[in-house]
Amino acid sequence: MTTTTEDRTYTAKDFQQPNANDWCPGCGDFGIINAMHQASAKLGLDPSSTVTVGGIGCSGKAPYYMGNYGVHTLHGRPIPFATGIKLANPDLTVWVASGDGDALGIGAGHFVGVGRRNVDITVVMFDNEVYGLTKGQAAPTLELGLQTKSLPVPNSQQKINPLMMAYACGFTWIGRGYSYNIKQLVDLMMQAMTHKGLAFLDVLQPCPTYNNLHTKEWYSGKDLEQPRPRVQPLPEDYNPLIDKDTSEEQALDHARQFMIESHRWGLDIPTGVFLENRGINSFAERIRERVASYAESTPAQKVIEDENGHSNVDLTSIFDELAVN
Ligand SMILES: Cc1ncc(C[n+]2csc(CCOP(=O)(O)OP(=O)(O)O)c2C)c(N)n1
Ligand code: SF4
Ligand SMILES: [Mg+2]
Repeated sequence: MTTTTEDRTYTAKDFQQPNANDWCPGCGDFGIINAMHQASAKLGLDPSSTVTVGGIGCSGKAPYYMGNYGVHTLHGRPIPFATGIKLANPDLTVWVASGDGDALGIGAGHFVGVGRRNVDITVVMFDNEVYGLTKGQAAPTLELGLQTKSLPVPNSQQKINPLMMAYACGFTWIGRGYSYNIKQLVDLMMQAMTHKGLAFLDVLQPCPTYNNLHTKEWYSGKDLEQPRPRVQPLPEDYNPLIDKDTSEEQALDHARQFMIESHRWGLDIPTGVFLENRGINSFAERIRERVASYAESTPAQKVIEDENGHSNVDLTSIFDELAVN
C-alpha cells in the first residue's frame, strides 16, 4: 500500500514504530494499530502532520507504536489533549486511542464535552469490555450478569451502548468495526478521518488474557451450531447520511433505525457506518466566525517571542475582540 505526497511517498511501514511491544500475543490491539498504519498511508498523510493521543491502558500505548507525533496522556484525558492540539494547529490530523474504560468510565465527562463541540478529531475506542492493563475489571461495555475470568462475581452493572452514547453527546460520525476485519476497519478509519467533524469508531476487540467470554472464536461465530461470524455488516438499505437538507421526519426515521441497529447484539452484531452528519459546524469553524485573530492565524502559527526570547503575546487584542459592549 503506497501513497505519494508532494515531497515523497509514504507507506504503512512509515507509520510503524519499532518500539518493543508488550501487548499480549493474540491481542486485538495488534489489528487496530495495523489498520491505523494502513489507513494513514492510504489517506496520503505525512507522518509529521499526524498525531496519536493515547489515554492510559493497554490501548493507551498506541502512540508508542505509531511512527508519527504522539502523546501518552493521563487516564481518561486523551480527548481534551487532542482537542487542544487540533484547535492550536488545525492542519494536523489527530487520532485519539482510548480504551472503553478510558473513554466511557473515567473519561466520560470529556466524551460528553467533546461531543457538544464537534471538534474535528477521530476517537478510536478499543472495546475489549475489560480494564486490560489493570488485570481485567469490568469495563462500562461489559454486559450485566457476565462473569469474565477476573471477576469474583458476575458483573452487577448494566453496560453502556457506546454508539448511543456518542449519538446522544453529539458526535457527527459514528461507526463500529472489529479488530480482525482489517479490510473493513481500514475503510472505516479512512471515512472517520476524512469526516469534517468529530468521529467515534467503536472497535470490538478480543482481550485473550482477561476476556474469556468474547473471544476471537466468539466473534467469528465458531461457538454457534451454524458457524458464521457474529460481526456482520449493517443491512444494505441502512443510510447513515444526515445533512442540512434532511427533514425532521427523515431525521426521526434515521434515529429510529440507528437505535434498532446499535442495540442489536446477539447472533448478529452490526458493523459499519451508523451516522454521518454533515450538517453541523466544527468547533474550529465556530471559533473562526467569532474570533477574527483565530481566522487569520491559528495559535500554532503565531510568533510568541521576540528576538530576545521575551513573550510578545498581546492578550488585550483578544480581550477586545471578545468584550461584550
Ligand atoms: C486516575 C487514574 N485512575 C486509575 C488508574 C488505573 N488504571 C490504569 S489503566 C486503567 C483501566 C484501563 O482500561 P481501559 O481504558 O479499558 O483500557 P485497556 O487496558 O482495556 O485497553 C485503570 C483503571 C490510573 N492510571 N489513573
Ligand atoms: S491484557 Fe488484554 S487488552 Fe491488554 S494487551 Fe493483554 S490481551 Fe491485550
Ligand atoms: Mg478496555
